[in-house]
Amino acid sequence: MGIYVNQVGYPVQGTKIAITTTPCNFQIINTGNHKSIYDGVTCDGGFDASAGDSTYHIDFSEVKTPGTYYILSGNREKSPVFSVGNHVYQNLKCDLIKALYYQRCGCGLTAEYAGEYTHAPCHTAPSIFLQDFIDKVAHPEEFDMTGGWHDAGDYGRYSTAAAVALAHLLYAYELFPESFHESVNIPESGNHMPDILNECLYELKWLLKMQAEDGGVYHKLTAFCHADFVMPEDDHDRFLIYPVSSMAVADFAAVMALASRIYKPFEPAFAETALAAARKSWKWLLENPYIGFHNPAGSNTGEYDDECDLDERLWASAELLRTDFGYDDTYLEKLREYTFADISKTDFGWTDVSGLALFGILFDPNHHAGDEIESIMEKALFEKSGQYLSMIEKGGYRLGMSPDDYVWGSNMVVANRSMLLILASLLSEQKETADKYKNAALEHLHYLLGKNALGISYVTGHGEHAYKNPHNRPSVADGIELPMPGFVSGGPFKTPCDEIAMKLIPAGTPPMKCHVDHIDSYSTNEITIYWNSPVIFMTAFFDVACNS
Ligand code: G3I
Ligand code: 9MR
Ligand code: ZN
Repeated sequence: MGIYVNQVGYPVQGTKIAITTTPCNFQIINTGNHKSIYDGVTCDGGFDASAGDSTYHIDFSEVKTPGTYYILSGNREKSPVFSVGNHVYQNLKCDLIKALYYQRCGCGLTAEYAGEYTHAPCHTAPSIFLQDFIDKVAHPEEFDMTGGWHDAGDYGRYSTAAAVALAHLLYAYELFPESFHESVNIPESGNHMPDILNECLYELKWLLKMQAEDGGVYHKLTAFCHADFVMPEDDHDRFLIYPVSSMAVADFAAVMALASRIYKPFEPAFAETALAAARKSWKWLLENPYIGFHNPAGSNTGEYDDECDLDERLWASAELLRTDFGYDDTYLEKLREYTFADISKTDFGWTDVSGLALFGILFDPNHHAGDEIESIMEKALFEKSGQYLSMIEKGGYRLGMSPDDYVWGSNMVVANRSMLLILASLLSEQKETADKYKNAALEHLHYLLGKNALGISYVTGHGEHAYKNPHNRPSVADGIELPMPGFVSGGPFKTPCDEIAMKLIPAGTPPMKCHVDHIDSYSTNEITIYWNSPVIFMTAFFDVACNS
């Protein structure tokens, strides 16, 4: 039972389909005068294997009058309230960006920008190398590693996670600059740059500190073990510099090349520093093999382990070729090698970044990669997005996800697939095809905001039934009832592995329903920077594409 809608809203243009689990007549009711503006009847949406539900679709695509509505079924059930309008995702987009400001480390958050969610400067002490910590060296060398965003509900900072989040944001800005004119009220607001670039610069300056003298990049900067549930300024554990991984080096090279291109008109000195750093890490990559990462015994902070670095190297070569063409012939040589390697070309997560190479190759106005590489990448893009499109059109909850896709952080998978569909839309010449991909991509946003089997909006503060208890240390320790708005939850995980989720989710629960809105559920309800960033990409696109 229940009527599942995008609780934020629907753009005037585009399909509008809510889901229910029993067939019925329905009315779209205006919340102002409680009058119906549209009557219809559900159609069969088929059985959805991820949700374990028989679905019925409430199609109200014909409603094009801006306003605030709810759905009333013939069974007298009411849906949450939602709006139809232009720029329906503008506030959401701004809050998703602002959430990154709340993650800032090494500074305090003041009332002027953070409202009630203030805290004193955190994690300002110098860091030391992990090995010196293990060896209990009496006077270890100390380094200033302050800055950047807390990764997630923990206070660690991880290079690959950071690079991927930055990539989503910088590419979003590059493709949809007109979507980033709003101030989000951060300390730099009103200066010479859009706030998205101000916020990213805070993270990029920290990431630069993670590069070693020889171009290697440290995998992460965390305490030896996760902190207790205290405010960040009350966490006094030493932050340790963990060893270099080749994934971190390649991601760093890619994102610094990208940053040098984006910041050139705004911060030319920083752009030069970023490019020099990218070249140095590229050289390291040429001289070094795969180097993985695993925690030493007793350390429990995030591992971000990855068995393959070819996708990271693919992305680095694509970005450097696009940004720094002519400087080094090995960019193209290596790009050819990785393009022909047997790896995916369409993923945007922290483990598999191959899809990020699509931006360097298919969106390069100078076509430096050449026809052959372009056509291989394009083919991969349309094959995958075609598969997602047909899964979405086949019905159920209208989602390009199979039951096995509900891994830890499944909302990232949902968001990343939407990003791929957006790229397919941008690269489709015919309007009709472009619209098909756009509407498919939009279905994934509808899912995240409530059109799902739990009827929950996975963004704090957005939607009548938005989740309220993220696994996020400040949200627990600050004593404030509501969490900071604009944080995306990791979402359902088919095999949850934290104690509370294992206790509360009965065995055999369908994957889409394996989520608990509980502060202790780190495997289904945590937040991270790279779960917000793809949704920023999505909302930035829809803010432009649905209002022209
Ligand atoms: O790669 C395999 C895939 O081959 C397999 O089919 C699938 C089946 O479950 O699992 C895949 O691996 C999963 C991996 O994520 C990649 O998706 C692991 O099972 C899963 O345990 C792993 O979860 C990661 C989790 O850390 C534990 O390492 C999450 O993606 C990642 O977002 C999360 O990140 C944490 C940081 O460690 C610490 N900071 C908070 C952050 C968010 O929870
Ligand atoms: O709070 C931690 C969360 O940020 C991580 O994603 C997760 C996996 O690394 O670990 C959480 O910390 C838990 C720790 O691993 C085990 N003891 C309980 C901790 C808090 O619930
Ligand atoms: Zn901090």
